[in-house]
Amino acid sequence: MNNFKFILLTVCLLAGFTACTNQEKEAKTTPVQLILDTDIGPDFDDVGAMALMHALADSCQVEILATLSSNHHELVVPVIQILNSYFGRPDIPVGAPKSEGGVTLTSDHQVKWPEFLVQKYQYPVTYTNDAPDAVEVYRKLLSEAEDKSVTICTIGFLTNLCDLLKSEADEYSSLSGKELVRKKVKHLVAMAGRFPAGREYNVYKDASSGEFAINEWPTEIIFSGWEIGNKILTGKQCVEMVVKDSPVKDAYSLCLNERDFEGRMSWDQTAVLVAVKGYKPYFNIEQGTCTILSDGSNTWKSSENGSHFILKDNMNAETLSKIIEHYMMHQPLNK
Ligand SMILES: [Ca+2]
Repeated sequence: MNNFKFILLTVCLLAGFTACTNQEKEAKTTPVQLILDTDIGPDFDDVGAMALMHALADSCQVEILATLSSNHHELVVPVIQILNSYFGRPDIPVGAPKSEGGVTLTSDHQVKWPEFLVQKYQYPVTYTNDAPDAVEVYRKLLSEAEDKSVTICTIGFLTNLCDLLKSEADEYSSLSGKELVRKKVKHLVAMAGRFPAGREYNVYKDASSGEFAINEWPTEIIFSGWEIGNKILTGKQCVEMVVKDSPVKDAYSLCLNERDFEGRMSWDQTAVLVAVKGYKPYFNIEQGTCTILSDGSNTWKSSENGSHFILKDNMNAETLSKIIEHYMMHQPLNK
C-alpha cells in the first residue's frame, strides 16, 4: 500500500469512527429514552415523523425503546415494523391496544399506501391483532427504567395512554399505571389538541380516552397543537429523492400524487422533533392547563403553575419545513 492510499484509508476510517461521536457531542447528553405511540395509517405524517425519529437515532440523540400502535387496524403494526426494519432496527418492541373500544382506521387515499408498503417490503411483520398488549409493553419498559427518564411521544389516539393510567399492579410492577408514569416518565409530548381552544382529530376520535389520559396525566405535557404543524408543509423533497425502495419516499409519492401537491402538514414531526431535541430553538412555549371535554374538544388556560405547555411559533414555517424535511430524507446508515 502506498502512502497516499494509507493516508486515504486512515482518513476514511477516522471519518467513519468519528461520525457518531461527533454527533454524540452534538447531543451533549445521553440519548433521549423514547417510546413512540402512533396511529400510522389514517394520515402519513407519522411516516415522516418515524423517519425523523430514526435519523435522530442514527446520530445517537435518541434511543427508541418501543414503537406502539394506538390504532386497531391490522396494518398499523406492519407499517411500523417496515419503517423500523428499513432503518435497521427491526427488533424495536411493538404493541397494540387490547381494550374494548378505541379506533380502527386506515388511509382514505385511493391508493392504499399501507397495503402497498406491506406488499412491496417483504419484511416479516406482525399484524396488529397479534402484537403484544401496548399497556404491557409500557409497564415492562417503565418498570425497568430509571426514575423520570422516559419521554413518551404520542402522535395518534390517546387510547393506550388512557389504558396505561388505568392499569393495575402486575408481574412487572406493584405500582398502578398512574403511579408508574409519575415515577418513571420525564414528560409526555403530545400531538394533540388545538389552541387556544378547538377540537383535534387525535383527541376526538377516541374522546373518552383523550379526556381521561390528558386530564389525569401525572407529569408535565408539551402539546404540539393542530395549529403548529398545520402550516409546516413537507414531503415534496422526499418524493424527489434519488433513492430506490424507500418506504418513506413511496408513502409520500403515493399520497402527494393524489392531493397535498405542495406537501403534507407536519403535525406529527413537530412532536417527535420536540420530544428528542427540545422545543428550542424551533418553538417558544406557553405554560398553563389544557382541559379535554367529553366531546374531545379542549380549552386552554394560561397560568404560571400549570403542568402543561403549548408550543408557540418562533421560527417561520418555511425554515421549519426545511429542517424537518432534512431529517425525513435521512437514509439508513447501512444501506
Ligand atoms: Ca398520527
